[in-house]
Amino acid sequence: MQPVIQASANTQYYLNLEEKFGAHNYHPLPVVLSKGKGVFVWDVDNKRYYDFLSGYSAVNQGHCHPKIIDALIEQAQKLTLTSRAYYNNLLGEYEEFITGYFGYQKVLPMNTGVEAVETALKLCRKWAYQVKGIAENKAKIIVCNNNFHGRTLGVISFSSDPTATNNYGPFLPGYEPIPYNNLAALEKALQDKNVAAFLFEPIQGEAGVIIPDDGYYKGIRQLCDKYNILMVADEIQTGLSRTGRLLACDHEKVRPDILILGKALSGGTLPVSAVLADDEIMLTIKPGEHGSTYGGNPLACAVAMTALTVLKEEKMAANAEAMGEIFRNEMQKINSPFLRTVRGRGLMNAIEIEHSNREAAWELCLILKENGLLAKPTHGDKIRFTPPLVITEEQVKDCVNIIEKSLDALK
Ligand code: IF1
Repeated sequence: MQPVIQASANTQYYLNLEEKFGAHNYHPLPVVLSKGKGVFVWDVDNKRYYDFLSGYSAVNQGHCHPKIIDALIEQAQKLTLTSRAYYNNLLGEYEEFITGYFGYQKVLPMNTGVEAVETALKLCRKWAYQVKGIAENKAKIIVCNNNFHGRTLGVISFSSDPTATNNYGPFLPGYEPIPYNNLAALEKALQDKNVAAFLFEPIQGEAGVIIPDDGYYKGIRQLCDKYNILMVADEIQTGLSRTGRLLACDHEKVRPDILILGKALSGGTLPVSAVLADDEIMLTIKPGEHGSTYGGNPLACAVAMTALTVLKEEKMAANAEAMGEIFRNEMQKINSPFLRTVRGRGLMNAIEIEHSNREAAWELCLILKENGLLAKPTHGDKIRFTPPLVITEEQVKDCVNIIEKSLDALK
């Protein structure tokens, strides 16, 4: 077993507060952060770390990006929330901006990622009954095994992860899981005339950065066209330059019918999500049939326009592509008995740890923390490495050295 590294008194003070007064719905790494800038975060003892989680890909633009923070501060001093009971001078401009940015006719603005997923699912059902002509309450949506799309009761209704579903029943009907990255299974499922849509992650993040075969996106697009099914891409984690293209679907030049965005849409400042689609789908929801108090608030609009602008201005997709290549090439050179695989696309990468001790990945993350790099395991033996997309070649190499040194220290 690794020596238990005692937290400083300062750190312990904050750990105790959360233990006593907060719900225990997470098991965080024992580090207490108080500052973030670019690829770095600092703890309450002013120790600096590379952030290799980036808020689960919400901080693609780097912590506290100056232009995004300036937009936040400027708008916060003018008008933050009108609700959708009134118009405001930001929402229309944002809607024009983001629909032009991604090439869709309309956007429905929401807040968290799962709210955008729920919104997309409601659009699929509306479209099923009002456009495709499926019988009322018979619409089915095909989903993938080992998916992660959020944590509402509706969305966990089609989760295959017992940790996400245990003792939360009963669940919402109308979903059918199929194997991920399997076009034959998809075509078989689409024989059912009641199928309205196929919801998928271009790369399965939570499952451990599972990358489908080349041609998967094109195959989905062709099957959805053939059977008149909506192709729904959840790009909440894979989108916004993370995988080396603006969207992961761009790797195969495929355009989903419904595009779901979240996380880095605000550069990690506040919850901003969005659903993009064309009129035939989007206009199936009429006034009063869906909404949210904060959806499309002026503060979110100002921040999101800046967050999207800096992605292109600073060529973050190209940097993610280049730095990801360097990261994986350097990682392949590490000769450690515990490093089973390194995989990823752009700066969405993960390693698998091979070790007799089930806690090895967690212990490695504790050693990484001591060595100045923060990352967290997913599903036991996998560790995701997703730094902000502003990382430099020198920083990537510095981080690979930290990972190598930490693997060497793993017993
Ligand atoms: C947690 C996971 C990642 C997502 C995709 C929708 C959502 C997420 C592809 C919902 C959110 C977050 C949730 C967060 C940890 C993190 C996560 F480990 F849970 F699965 F990134 F992989 N679609 N993912 O990845 O967006 O409602 O959270 O804004 O719940 O612990 P949200």
